[in-house]
Amino acid sequence: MTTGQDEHGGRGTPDSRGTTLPAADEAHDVVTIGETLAAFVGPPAEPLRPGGAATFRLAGAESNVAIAASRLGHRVAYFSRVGDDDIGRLILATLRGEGVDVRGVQLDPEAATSLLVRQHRTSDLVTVSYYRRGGAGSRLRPEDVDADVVERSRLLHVTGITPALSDTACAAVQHAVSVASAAGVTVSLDINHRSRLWSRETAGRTLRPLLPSVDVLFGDDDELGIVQSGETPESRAEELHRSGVGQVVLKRGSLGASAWEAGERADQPAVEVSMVDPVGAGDAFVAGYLSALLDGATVEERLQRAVVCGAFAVSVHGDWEGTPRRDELGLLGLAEQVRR
Ligand code: KDG
Repeated sequence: MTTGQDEHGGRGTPDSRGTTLPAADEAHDVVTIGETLAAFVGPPAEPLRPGGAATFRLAGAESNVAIAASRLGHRVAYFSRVGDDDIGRLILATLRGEGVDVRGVQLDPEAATSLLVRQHRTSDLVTVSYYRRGGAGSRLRPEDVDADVVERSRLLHVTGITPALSDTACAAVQHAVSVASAAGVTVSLDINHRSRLWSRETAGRTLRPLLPSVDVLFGDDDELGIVQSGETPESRAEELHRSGVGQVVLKRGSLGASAWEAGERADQPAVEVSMVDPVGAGDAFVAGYLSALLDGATVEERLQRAVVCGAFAVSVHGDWEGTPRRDELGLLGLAEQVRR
């Protein structure tokens, strides 16, 4: 069982980038692959304007999960590409500071680190623009994935964002999934549909072939419909589970979550908190669920840890800044989560 004692625990040795590596006999708990971006986020109810405020942050669904899982005490490796530029180096330093093993992150001299701009066009309408076509993350390729690291890990987590970036990034994700699946490593997929990157049809055509290799599938009410037809989100989840996905987890934000496993359904209400920023909550939720799965917890406990992590994330600004350390899990009222 994984414990929350360390950030690569002092048992490893520093590499040339100053990263503390797990010792040779220590595999990673979680491996993930994706693109980390610079994010410029406008203030509430204030469209962007020259000379106006915008907060500089770092974003990216898979690195959000990597940070959240690392804070929960798991050994996490991340494969990615960032530009050999100031933001790329800041991403590396930030992830390293969060205890994520970044040996698999390439500093790419041929492309810039990608960017997203998020603004409150009105108080209720948030718009996102991506500046990532041709960016470093889109240059991810299968050779960037160290098969040995994947094979020796306990769990591979991928999302539907990275395959949308380019053919080579898609191939990198497919390669990671097939290596993990062949090695018996648990594969987790969060559909994470981004309509600005690709259509539902293209997403479905790309993600459905991965499903036979997927052990844990995450999606919201809308996203499950990308990979499975059916009248309701529940019927889609049930059908996905019946057709072989071992765990199907339906994310419902403030309405909580449900999971289907071993022919049974489990439900969990959300934790009530003051929401200031919903972005990244799904990634924190995923990290909480996977963390408890790695701990050998029951499906109810996994969902509990998931909603607690989601609640931490939504009640703090930023995509990952609010995610809890393991010793903080009890702060939002589910004290038993701390003991595992
Ligand atoms: O899940 C949060 C992500 O949406 C955010 O961090 C940025 O990866 C991102 C994306 O593609 O939108």
